[in-house]
Amino acid sequence: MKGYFQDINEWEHMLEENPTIYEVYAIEQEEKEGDLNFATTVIHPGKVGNEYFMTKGHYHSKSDRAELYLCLKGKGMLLSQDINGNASWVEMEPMRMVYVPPHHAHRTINTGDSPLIFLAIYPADAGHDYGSIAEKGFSKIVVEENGKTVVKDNPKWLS
Ligand code: PAN
Ligand code: ZN
Repeated sequence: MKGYFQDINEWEHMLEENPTIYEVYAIEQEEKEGDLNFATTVIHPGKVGNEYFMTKGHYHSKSDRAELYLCLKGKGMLLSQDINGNASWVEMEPMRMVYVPPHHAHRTINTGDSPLIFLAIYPADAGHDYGSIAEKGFSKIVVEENGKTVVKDNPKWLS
């Protein structure tokens, strides 16, 4: 995940211990219209500098495909944005279902001190497009400031 977090020095420092940031256990069908995939993600607690551990984030390759997340354990946030970088975010807590509309990039962030675990359900033909997020990131970042979770403008975001 080189390049995903703001603090490059902290990132390189952390690599000495090489912690697992997140794991995905996916059951995926053949990529055909009408079927559903489901995947469980576990994001471990932790931060790089003041930025919480998070997923890479992606659009769907078929960008009109929507998705549902059901939070099972822990505490976190779903950050999503449209193609112009207009972002919105919603808190995740056990048994809360959160929705990713079509044409929205999505990333999850563990803002708690235990693993964040959620189930994702998405069309089998959605696909994952990591390219533009890997290059540009999201317009917002989620950090801890004075013990509080804060959503801030990404200083590296170029719209
Ligand atoms: C999820 C994600 C999973 C890992 O299953 O793929 O949480 O995040 P990244 O794929 O961004 O690394 C999903 O949104 N599937 O469509
Ligand atoms: Zn997705």
